[in-house]
Amino acid sequence: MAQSAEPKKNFWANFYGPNMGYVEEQYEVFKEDPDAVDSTLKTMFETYGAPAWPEEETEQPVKNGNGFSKDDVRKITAALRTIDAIRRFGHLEADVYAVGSRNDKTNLLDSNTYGISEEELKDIPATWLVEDSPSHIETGYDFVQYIRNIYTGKISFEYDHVNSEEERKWLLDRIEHGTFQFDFSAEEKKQLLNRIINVEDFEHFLQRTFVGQKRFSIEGLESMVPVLDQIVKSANLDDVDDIMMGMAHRGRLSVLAYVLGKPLDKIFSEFHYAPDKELMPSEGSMGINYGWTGDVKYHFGATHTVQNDETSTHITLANNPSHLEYVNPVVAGYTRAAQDYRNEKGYSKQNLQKALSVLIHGDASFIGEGIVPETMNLSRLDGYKVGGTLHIIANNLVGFTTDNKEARSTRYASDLAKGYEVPIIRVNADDPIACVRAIQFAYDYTSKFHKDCLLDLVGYRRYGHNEMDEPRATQPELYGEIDEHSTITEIFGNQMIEEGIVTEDELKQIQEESTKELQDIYESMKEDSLAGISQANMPEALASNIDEYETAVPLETLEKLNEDLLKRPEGFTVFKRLNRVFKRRKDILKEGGKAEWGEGEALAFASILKDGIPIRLTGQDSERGTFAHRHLVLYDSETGEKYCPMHGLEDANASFDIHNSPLSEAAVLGFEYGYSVQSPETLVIWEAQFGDFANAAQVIFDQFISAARAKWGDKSNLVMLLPHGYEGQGPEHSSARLERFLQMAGENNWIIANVTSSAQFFHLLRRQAHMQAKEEARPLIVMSPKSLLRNDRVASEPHEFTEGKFQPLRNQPNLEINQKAKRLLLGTGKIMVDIEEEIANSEENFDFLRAMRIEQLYPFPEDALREELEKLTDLEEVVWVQEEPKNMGGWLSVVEYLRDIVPEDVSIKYAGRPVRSSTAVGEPNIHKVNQQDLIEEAIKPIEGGN
Ligand SMILES: Cc1ncc(C[n+]2csc(CCOP(=O)(O)OP(=O)(O)O)c2C)c(N)n1
Repeated sequence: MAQSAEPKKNFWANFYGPNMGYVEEQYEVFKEDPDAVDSTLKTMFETYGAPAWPEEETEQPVKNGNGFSKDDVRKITAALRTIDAIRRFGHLEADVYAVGSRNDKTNLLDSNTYGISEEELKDIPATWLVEDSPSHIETGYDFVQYIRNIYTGKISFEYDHVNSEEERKWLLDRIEHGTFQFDFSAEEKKQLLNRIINVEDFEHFLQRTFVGQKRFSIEGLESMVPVLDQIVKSANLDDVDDIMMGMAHRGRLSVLAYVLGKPLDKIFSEFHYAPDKELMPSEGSMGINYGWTGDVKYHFGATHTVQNDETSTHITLANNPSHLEYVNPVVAGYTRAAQDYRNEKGYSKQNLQKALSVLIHGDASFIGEGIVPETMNLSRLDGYKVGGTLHIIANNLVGFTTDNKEARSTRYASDLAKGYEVPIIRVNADDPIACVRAIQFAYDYTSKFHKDCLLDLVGYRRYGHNEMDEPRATQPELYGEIDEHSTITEIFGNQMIEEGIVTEDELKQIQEESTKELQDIYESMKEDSLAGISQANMPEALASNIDEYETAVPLETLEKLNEDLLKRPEGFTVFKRLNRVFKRRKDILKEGGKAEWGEGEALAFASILKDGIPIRLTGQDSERGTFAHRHLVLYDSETGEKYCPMHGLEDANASFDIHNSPLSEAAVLGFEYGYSVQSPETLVIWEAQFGDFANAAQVIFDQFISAARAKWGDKSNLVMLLPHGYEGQGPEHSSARLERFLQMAGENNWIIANVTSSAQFFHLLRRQAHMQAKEEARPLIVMSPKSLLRNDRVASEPHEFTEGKFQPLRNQPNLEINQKAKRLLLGTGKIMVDIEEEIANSEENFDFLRAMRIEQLYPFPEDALREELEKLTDLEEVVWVQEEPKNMGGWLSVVEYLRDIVPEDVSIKYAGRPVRSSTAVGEPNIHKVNQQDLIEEAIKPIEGGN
């Protein structure tokens, strides 16, 4: 376009109202990057500089000398605004709803809204508006129509919230050049039709054959299966080793059958409560893990290997509890574990190409559950990223009986993903070809940018929430429409007939064959597979004696490790005040030396790494340690460079990962749990900032960590450090809610410990690390210390690390072992250290007292305690002391064991705080008085005794 020499002020006076606003906006973009704006605007800005509003309303010249009139400018600007609006708002009119359209009338896509009519658009050459429009496009009108068709079709796009210029350009190019609309051969279309028919038929078969049983049918969203097929196909071509998938109930059986290759007879047998293992193939790529108490059929996962000429891809569908969406971080943990290489010292080395994460969500739960954004927030953090997750919302427009208008404050279920700059592709589930193209687009984006991408698969739900639920009572209008709506086989089948891909007869034949196959499989199921249920048992090894592990480490080994831990890279300047801490560490293994808690922990970690066992530790502020006791990541005071002393160990044979976590408990714990299941050889540790913050991750404890082995056979030796202890810090900083973990303890599902020396912690961690993937492996919950971290009574001498092993039951250190004692005082954790201190400072005679610490509360050291009780011939009472209120802490659990093992003529007593609703008082002085009272009560002489 010819340029004008018109003075700047006059030129910009041609613009007015909203158009001037747009021009100003574009000028800001131009200032950053001149090529980022349209070429016409670029020329204008280069010629006339910054846009300026007219100072007063004056009549402007109608035309300038070089042919630019005020009207020309209006038209061009309005045309550009129209194009921009279609890109941003096209989704509002997209044809993505099979039923129950949410599209309201909008003028946002209408060029008149921006001040230009269709006729006027026809006067503008397309090349004035876009540089590289397709050759058949001549006018602005053509281009507007062209992109309108793209953005409002069966696939719609939202990416205006993506801030990266490179990504925006990639997305725009792919969308507007139509490259995502790749062709399907006749054969591919036929295969797709077959797949859709199989899935629909499978659901119909279940409906007919197992009347009244829940299956959470996929019908209305059958395209989910070809969508997943496409992911598997692409990942396999790209040599991805593992696809880690998570999904809730909706459509799970179809996904198990058709994506995970779970044998159909196996699925049928589960509907008949047949014995689990009976129909499992003895060989092949299928594997299903079962625990001994089991789960409902639509919660089980499966694994499957897809083999192609040279590449094989392993698909894992995670076992899943009912709690919607909580599997998300677990799958992310699986994926990361599959990507990390851990056999060398330093941080593990991540290979994003090795594993792909796929999460299928419900529309109501995606927007409603906080675990979803918590997990999305992990997606770009170094310690947690997995190179992009493919999210699929199985969007059936309702959540149980709740309309989306009641369920969310946003237009789309997917909207929350925008905050994480996740491109959103929405597709009509009635069009399987569009669905496959849409997921390939998402796959390509994720592979290229290693970022999450979301497919909003919009369909409907043919039945109620489950097949016995009546949706017409609560969604009469929607279900009126669904009742009238053709099935996908009818829609896609007719389309294929019209396109000449199949004839009507062929279609019928495919359907008949599909039904016959299902019927044959069903008929051929062995009679005895329908016989009844069998109860499995817990593995023998879980009941085995975990105390057998030898965990001591020779002194020379520890000395060398400690020396290495104190080395720093050349030129590294340690923060001055920390030097004092490290100076102390030099002497911990010398005669007369003692290792505090953090030092014992460091020796445990270092020796575990020497044993070739990788470690991963995360939590809020865990690098330094909330209580500044760890210091496992140091910062050069001058350069800010990071250094982890564990990486300087000459003898380390495995990786050490340590990361400060975001402020999340549920997602981070879920992630670490998933990591530990997928990588059983790694010692994975999650640390809560304060113990009861674990409350925010309760679902992960309840649904996964405590019960996953019994339900599904999933094994984990995850360690959870939960700071606990009453120091007068108030209700939330005192208790890690020990009672809850004890209440959930059963069938040796985990170990719960509260230990009082750094050497005990050392042995406990080493035992846990060496349990690794063994049958007896199980999670470990540690009530970890706060004020005890630097308490000399908790520090251990060198021989305690080089000899012995973890003691579940431990003698009170400063009390003689008096077998003539009348009272046996039992307690756990910090209170016993407080009592140790009290006794040390007391002039009293404690001949009447024997005291022992229960350092492992579960499994309870029943036999060891019974043995001690047998030796106490004069015993009159057993007193359990605790600092938690009576309805909390260990009392309610421990008293059950005591009732079993304490002789009848010996009384069982409680010394501690009364029943309370709050865990602790808020006022430190009141705490002090209470604490002193209960200590005195625990060790006061027996009335009438000596
Ligand atoms: C955390 C949690 N809250 C509530 C439920 C109960 N529940 C199960 S499915 C469901 C509706 C879910 O709707 P949506 O996410 O749209 O999935 P759909 O069943 O429609 O596929 C509800 C409320 C649950 N299982 N878990």
